[in-house]
Amino acid sequence: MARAGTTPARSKGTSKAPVRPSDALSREQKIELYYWMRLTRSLEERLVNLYRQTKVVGGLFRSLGQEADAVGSCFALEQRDVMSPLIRNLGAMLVKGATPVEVLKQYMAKGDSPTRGRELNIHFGDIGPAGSTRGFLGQISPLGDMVPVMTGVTLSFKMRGEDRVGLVYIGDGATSTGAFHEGINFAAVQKCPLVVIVENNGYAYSTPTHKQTAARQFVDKAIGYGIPGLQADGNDVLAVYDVTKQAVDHARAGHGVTLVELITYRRKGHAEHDNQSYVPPGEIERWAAENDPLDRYLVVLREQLGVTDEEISALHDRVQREIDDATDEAERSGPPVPLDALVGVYADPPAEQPLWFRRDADADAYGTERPEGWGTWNASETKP
Ligand SMILES: Cc1ncc(C[n+]2csc(CCOP(=O)(O)OP(=O)(O)O)c2C)c(N)n1
Ligand SMILES: [Mg+2]
Repeated sequence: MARAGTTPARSKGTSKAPVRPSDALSREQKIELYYWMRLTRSLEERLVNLYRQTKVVGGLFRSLGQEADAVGSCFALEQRDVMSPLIRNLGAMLVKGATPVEVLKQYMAKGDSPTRGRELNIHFGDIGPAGSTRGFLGQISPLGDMVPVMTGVTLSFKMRGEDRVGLVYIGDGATSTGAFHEGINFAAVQKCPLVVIVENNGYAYSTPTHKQTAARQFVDKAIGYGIPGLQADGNDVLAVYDVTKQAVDHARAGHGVTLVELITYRRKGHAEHDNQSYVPPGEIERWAAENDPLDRYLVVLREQLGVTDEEISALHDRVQREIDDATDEAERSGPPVPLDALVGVYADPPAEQPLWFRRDADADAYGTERPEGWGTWNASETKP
């Protein structure tokens, strides 16, 4: 199994540096990678503030320390490609076009959030024909299930002859499910244009990796499916981009599935309520001090690209401004309207008359729902 190492130090002398996909990225694109990671972290920090003010409904799921893995991998996709995130892939959603205000409204369960308060956190999607949407799926919670879903999505690309690739994220814990096995096996046999990213962040809730699998490393599982496996340092954004781009190109060329293991570390608990009492003392602090993906990439930007302190602080100011504006906008939105609850949920909306006290009331969503956003059901045609 191939392994992409850490970002090499500046090449010295005349020896030719190995050609990496990231070598083709422009200076602006390399700075953009940092922007997405910074935006992810700062947006989550804002969400923590709102959570502590009880303005967040439900749990808050952090990706602290994993920003490079989400951002670097999704950056390897084209707009027409489709990505299926997990709860810790806020960075990937932002790269694919989700906006901070959408994310804030979702977490705060606002009536004009993408799911109109019917789902929370980053469980929302935007999917449709190539070019018409941003191309990310609304994730479902049962672990592993997005692998067979994305197998189906990418099989449809193949059958229609569409030049589109799918990327599905899965955690170390979710690799133990039957759904993971069935999905990746079928995708491998069908040579679906799919990239399966295993995010090995050391824990599944409180279960450490050594209690999750007897395999020496997750990338070895690729052998059992007869597909290529790649592994990279998940806290090195350029190494992440390199392996993912390789896998995406492989899929686009019609060669089928690649399993990519990204090695990273979950510095926060499963969600904000988790006090991480099961983590050995010093482990989190060590990763924070020695292996923070943003700190590491700043060194690369400064030393290899000559990015100045002024450029970095302007970028930080921009991120802060964007998050402040998005927070103000999200705070101004109202709560969901109760009648919206059923719209977009049932393919065949209630044949029964509304309850007597609701007879003259319409769900707000009837007027505003995007029919194409909800699959086959057109709200305006089926309005009772
Ligand atoms: C089939 C199934 N079993 C259990 C759960 C409860 N659960 C939600 S997240 C989680 C841990 C996931 O760990 P991992 O796959 O490593 O992802 P991470 O949270 O580390 O990103 C568990 C056990 C679930 N959602 N689905
Ligand atoms: Mg995990």
